Parts: sequence; structure tokens; C-alpha cells
Amino acid sequence: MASPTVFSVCGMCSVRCPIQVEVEDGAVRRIQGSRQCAGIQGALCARGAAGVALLNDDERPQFPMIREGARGEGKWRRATWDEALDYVAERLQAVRAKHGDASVLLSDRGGPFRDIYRAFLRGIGSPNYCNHDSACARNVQHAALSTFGFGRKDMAHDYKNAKHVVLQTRNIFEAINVKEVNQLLDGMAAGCKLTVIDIRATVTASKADNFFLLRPGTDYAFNLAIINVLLTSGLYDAAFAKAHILGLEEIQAFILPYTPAWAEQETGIPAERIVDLAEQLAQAAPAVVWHPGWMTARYQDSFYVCRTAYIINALLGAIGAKGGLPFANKPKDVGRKGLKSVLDIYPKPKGQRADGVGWQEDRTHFESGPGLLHLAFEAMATDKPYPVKAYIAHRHDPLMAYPDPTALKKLWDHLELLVAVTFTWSDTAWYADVVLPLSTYLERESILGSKNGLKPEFFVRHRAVEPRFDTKSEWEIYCGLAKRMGLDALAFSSIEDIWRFQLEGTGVAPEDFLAAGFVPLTDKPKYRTVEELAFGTPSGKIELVSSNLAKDGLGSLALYTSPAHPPVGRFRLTFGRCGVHTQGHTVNNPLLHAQVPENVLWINEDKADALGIEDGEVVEIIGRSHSGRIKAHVTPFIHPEAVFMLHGFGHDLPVESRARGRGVADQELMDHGLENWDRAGGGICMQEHFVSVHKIH
Ligand SMILES: Nc1nc2c(c(=O)[nH]1)N[C@H]1C(S)=C(S)[C@@H](COP(=O)(O)OP(=O)(O)OC[C@H]3O[C@@H](n4cnc5c(=O)[nH]c(N)nc54)[C@H](O)[C@@H]3O)O[C@H]1N2
Ligand SMILES: Nc1nc2c(c(=O)[nH]1)N[C@H]1C(S)=C(S)[C@@H](COP(=O)(O)OP(=O)(O)OC[C@H]3O[C@@H](n4cnc5c(=O)[nH]c(N)nc54)[C@H](O)[C@@H]3O)O[C@H]1N2
Ligand code: SF4
Ligand SMILES: [Mo]
Repeated sequence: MASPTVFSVCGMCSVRCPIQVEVEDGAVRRIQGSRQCAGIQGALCARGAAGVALLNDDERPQFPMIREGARGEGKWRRATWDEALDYVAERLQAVRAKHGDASVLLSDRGGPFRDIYRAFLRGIGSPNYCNHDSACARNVQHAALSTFGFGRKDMAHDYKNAKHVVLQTRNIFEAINVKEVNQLLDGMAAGCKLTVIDIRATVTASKADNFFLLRPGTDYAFNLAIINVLLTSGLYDAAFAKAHILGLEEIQAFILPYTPAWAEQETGIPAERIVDLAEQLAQAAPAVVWHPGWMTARYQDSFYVCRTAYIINALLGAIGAKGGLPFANKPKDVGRKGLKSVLDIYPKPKGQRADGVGWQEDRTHFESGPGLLHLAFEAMATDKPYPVKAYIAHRHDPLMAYPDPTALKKLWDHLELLVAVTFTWSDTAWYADVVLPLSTYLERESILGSKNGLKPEFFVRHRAVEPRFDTKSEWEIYCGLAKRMGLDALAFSSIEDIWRFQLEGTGVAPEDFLAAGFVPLTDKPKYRTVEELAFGTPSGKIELVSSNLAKDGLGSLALYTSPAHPPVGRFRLTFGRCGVHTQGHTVNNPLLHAQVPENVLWINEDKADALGIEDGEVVEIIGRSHSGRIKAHVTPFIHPEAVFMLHGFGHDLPVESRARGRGVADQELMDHGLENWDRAGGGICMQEHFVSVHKIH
């Protein structure tokens, strides 16, 4: 019997805020942010509050389903769990026998609960785990690795103590992480300045001290000019640079042509404003956060935008600084033992990855852990370096999350097995051979997670109520498959057994999570000094000049190439998020749908005028082979070269009555987009597409 208040974590997006769920007679009455968490204090975003609507929604997969008709036709056979798991296990075994263990691919959305299915994949003997990140933050991650030798999450953003925060391609008050939003608001209340660099005026921009509306795709020019000013005017932290930075002289020579006056031509931002920003930052240093960006799968040079952002932080001495980018602590950094990893039940498979990451020429500088999914998709069609014939999309909807779904389906048609594990319908689930329906986050528990930070912690998702339908938790699904496939060491029969396995030697017990859902591993935030830390680069320093990049024939900073202006009559297609939806998977949620039922097309008022388009009018947007109808949002607050729409709309599944036929899907307007990716950072270049907009006569 569940207790009246269950402490758990939200599952409406990938942030996983701590929550408390009030349960009455086996039903969820109310969800609020955890009152036990100082950074949350009861707060949730709108999506978190709409969790009850997800739970109560009947328009989600309710039982396992096996495809009967053609892929995507929507003819399903209802199956029992035994049938569905037997079916998947048998098909996986058949594919392994025919094409080898490595022919099985699994992709997900990353996160702290993935060890259970990664262990499953390892048990099978496949190295082909990928996450979603080549369509999200791979460029930032690789920029961090090349500059510091560790990942982007190994540093925190200390908004609360910052004196100046720069958000570039980052709309923090609409693309939300509740704790971060609260910290930034606290920081701003204490006098922190906010600078926003965007192509349109967002909610975040409306709160900025400095707002730069620049030409789409010219951020690299902007950043090079900032570096130019910092170095040529001696505004950088010379002592920090001497102690910790490698390659300053080379960069000093490289940036000489990239003056603010030059950048003005590119970005449209007056040179004196760029100089002024550099001066403001130098005054606030080292308590400065120049955000390196999050959704950075946008341009050919996005990797270098992220790298220059990190370089600017380094030049200001903000790396490792209080109020800057302090180092995130792992359990061992605060003298505690970390969780025992379920992943390590099986050794890392020895074979090479199908996406070529880590071994193929030009791909050695990429991080092999989550690989580059679009390249694994390519292998499905080419059978190079070897066949990929079974694919499990776990918490992943690549038909929405990658460009050009028509092309992607063709690649998937080479698969002998396509499985989707999900709690909402998605284009991918609809196209799958088997749908394994996951319980919503309120109806399932997870393995324990570990969060690094100034105060590292362990946390858990507790089951608040029993599943309304015939759905299961991840651990039940993968342990069930493991049992059927002879992977006995992974065939746990209860979640408590898994928790006890993970907690071995940590001094923490499963019961310790009941009171708050998380267990902090230290009382106070711990700031480690930069002197205490070895950078993971080959030189042990912050590498402005990177030997790893050079090995793959890449520049440490690329020569600047001006992004194309849209051809006459066309616009650069740009996209982003709003505060009340998560990607594409909440648009059919009754409460959230009521808030924002469809996306609209932001278009600059002068351009709209010239096309005779009025605010609110339905217009046609045309890509190379797809088009759609969408309401125009005519505004002065977007750069004239761009049109902008929210991502995640334009659903057409018959099982989603609310979302169906509302708005336009941006990914469909990105023909050949799977082939356009950044060789330096690995990210897809999703904003290198042009569209035309027409009045409907
Ligand atoms: N509410 C909500 N919050 C979310 C999510 C969600 O779906 N909904 N998703 C989460 C995820 S997975 C991610 S990755 C993050 C994404 O977080 P963000 O990256 O902050 O969010 P986006 O809205 O994708 O993009 C940020 C801004 O980039 C701007 N932009 C577009 N092109 C350019 C350009 O050329 N230059 C500059 N300077 N700006 C440009 C857009 O106008 C937009 O305002 O949000 C997370 N938080
Ligand atoms: N054109 C375009 N493409 C984009 C973006 C864009 O802005 N424009 N944004 C990119 C970004 S930043 C990202 S992060 C990706 C996101 O891409 P995805 O990760 O594919 O997006 P989601 O909608 O969050 O989740 C996909 C599916 O997983 C299910 N799901 C959600 N939570 C869970 C869970 O805990 N377990 C399981 N098993 N299933 C779950 C959802 O119901 C949904 O069906 O898309 C990227 N692609
Ligand atoms: S940011 Fe919102 S949706 Fe995401 S975990 Fe937190 S409350 Fe849930
Ligand atoms: Mo993302």
C-alpha cells in the first residue's frame, strides 16, 4: 500500500526535479515540487503539474502490441507481456545468430536510469548503444572534452553566485530546469547581470540587461570578436591563463583579423556593443557564466561556437570559480563511495562501434560512450562496417527527433526488428514491430540514480500508484528479456534487489530514500579549486589548441565561414521550445494541449508585410519536398532572415485526437538533413535549411 505522500522524481522531461506526490485511495491527488529540496521549495513547471493528466489519459499505449500489417499501417495485435517479451527475445536471438551480436542497436535519451538496459545490451555483446545527443548537445559535449578533457556536466553553472550570466542560444526561462531557473532568479535579485544572445526576443530576452538580436548562425563571429577584445585589450585573467591554459599565443595570433568591426558586418551587432560586453564581463570576472549552449545541433560551426564559449569562460578565469563554472563533484570527491554500477555486471564488448566512433578515421576525437546515432542509422542501409538489423528505441522518437523522417524510415526498412519502449504514442512507436508500453513515471519505480554537482546525491523514482493499464517499469521489461535470453546475472526479480546491489558499500539503505526521494552525500556545497584538479586533456591544461582535434585533421578554431543568406523569397528555418511542452511528447496531454494546442510561425513584420501576410493568418510553409499550413505570428522581434516555430507539433497519428493535425512538424522540412552533420562536433546541422512562406489565396 503506497503511503499518502510519495517522494519521487518528475518524469515530464529529462531534468527530473524532485517531487512529492499526494496519494489517496490509490489515486494521485496532487503533485508538487519536493518541499525537502531547498532549490525547489514546492515549485514545479507547468509540465510537471500536468503529470496527473498524463496518468489519467487513455490515449497512450495500454498493453503490449505486436504489428500485424505493414510498418506504420497501424494494425496491431494485443499481446500479453509473456507473449511480447518472448517474441522480442526470440527475434533478438535470431538476429544475433544470423548477423552477429553487434547487429543489435539500442538508443535512448540518456539520463541516470539507463544502466539497466545498457547492461542488457552489453550482455548481448553489442557495443552499439547510442543516445539522442547528436540531435541535441553533442557539440557542447565534444567542445568540453576537447577544451578540458572532461564532459559538459563535469562543471556546474553557479548562477546563484554569478555576477554576469550570458545566455547564447539558450532560452532558460522557457526551456526549463526549475532549479536552475530559481538559482538564476536568486542571482539576478542579488545583482547579477543577464545578457541574452538570440535571433528573436524570448521570455528570457525580456528579462535581460543586454539583449543582442543577431543574424542567425553568426554566433561564432560574435564570440571570436569577444575573444579578440579580451586578448588585445588585456581584459583576460593573465595569471589564470599562465597557470592553466595551453595555446594562448596561437589563439592570440589567430583572432587578430576577427575584430568587433568585422563582427558587426557579420552579426549586425554594433562593434561598440561587443566591446562594451567584453568590458562588462571583465569587470564581473571570474564570477561569470557564459553558457555554452544546450540544444546546439544547429549549424556547421556550432561546435566552434561552443568551444569559443568555453574559451571565453577560461579567459575570464571562470573555470572552477565560485559564481562561474565550478567543478561538479562525484561521490568520491566528497569522500563517499559511488553506486555500484549495474552496467558492470557485464564487461564492455570488445567489438568496434557501427557508427565508427572512436576508431574510424576522422572519428577518433568523438566520445565513444553514446556514439553518433545518425551514423548507426546509416550502417543499417550500407551494412558497413557490418549489418545493424535489430533496433530498440527506448525513450526515443527519432522520427520526430531527427531530420527527414521519410529518409529515416527508408533506413529502418532494412531492419529485421524494431522495438519501441515508451509511455506515449510516438511516430517511432507507430512504425515499430513491437510496442512495449512503459508505465508513466507515477506508476513505476526506477533504479537508483546518482547526480553529480556541488552537492552530489543519490536519488530514486518511487512508484506512487499502481499502473492503470497493462504497462511495466524499465527494470521489469529488461530483466524479463534478460531472463529469457540466458542473462541470469541481470534477471533481478525485484527492484529492492537492484537497489541493494547498487548501494553495496555506500552506507546508504533503500529506506533512506523514503523521507525525501534523494540522499545528499554532503551537507554543504563543495568548491574544488582549479589547483586541486587535473584537466583530462593530453597536456593536463585547458587546451585552446587541441592535439586531439589536430589528430583528426580539425582546427582548434576553424576559420570563419559566413553562413549563407537565404535565397530570395526564402527564410532560414529555426526552432525551439516553449515553457509548457516537452519536445513532441506532451502535445497530446489534455492540460498542456489546452495551453498551447499548435505551433505558430514567427515571421518578421517587414517580411510579412512584403508578402501581404497578416498576424494570425494561416500560411503555407514549403520545404524541398514537404509543406504544411500554420498560423503566422507577425512580429518585429525576430531577425528578418529567419522564421521560427516550436518543435514537436504536426502529429498525424489517429490515436492522438488532440494533437492530430495541429501545427507543422519542423523535422519534415529538413530534407537530406541526416547527411548534414558537423565533422568536428558530431551534431546534426538542423538549422541549415531554407523554406518559403506563402499566402494562401
Ligand atoms: N519547457 C521545456 N523545457 C525544456 C525542454 C522542452 O522540450 N520544453 N527540452 C529540454 C532539452 S532536451 C533541451 S536540449 C533544452 C534546450 O534548451 P535551449 O537550447 O535553451 O532551447 P531552444 O528553445 O531549443 O533554443 C534556445 C534559443 O536558441 C535560439 N536560436 C536559434 N537560432 C539561433 C542562433 O543562430 N543564434 C542564437 N544566438 N540563438 C539562436 C532560439 O530562438 C531559442 O530561443 O531545453 C530543455 N528544457
Ligand atoms: N527538428 C528538431 N529536432 C529536434 C529538436 C528540435 O528542436 N527540432 N530537439 C532535439 C532535442 S534537444 C532533443 S533532446 C531530442 C528529443 O528527442 P526524443 O528524446 O525523441 O524526445 P522525447 O519526446 O522527450 O521522448 C521520446 C519518446 O520517449 C518517451 N518517453 C519519455 N520519457 C520516457 C521515459 O522515461 N522512459 C521511456 N521509455 N520513454 C519515455 C516519450 O513518450 C516519447 O515517445 O530531439 C531533438 N530533435
Ligand atoms: S523541469 Fe518541469 S517537467 Fe522537467 S522535471 Fe522539472 S518539473 Fe518536471
Ligand atoms: Mo535536448
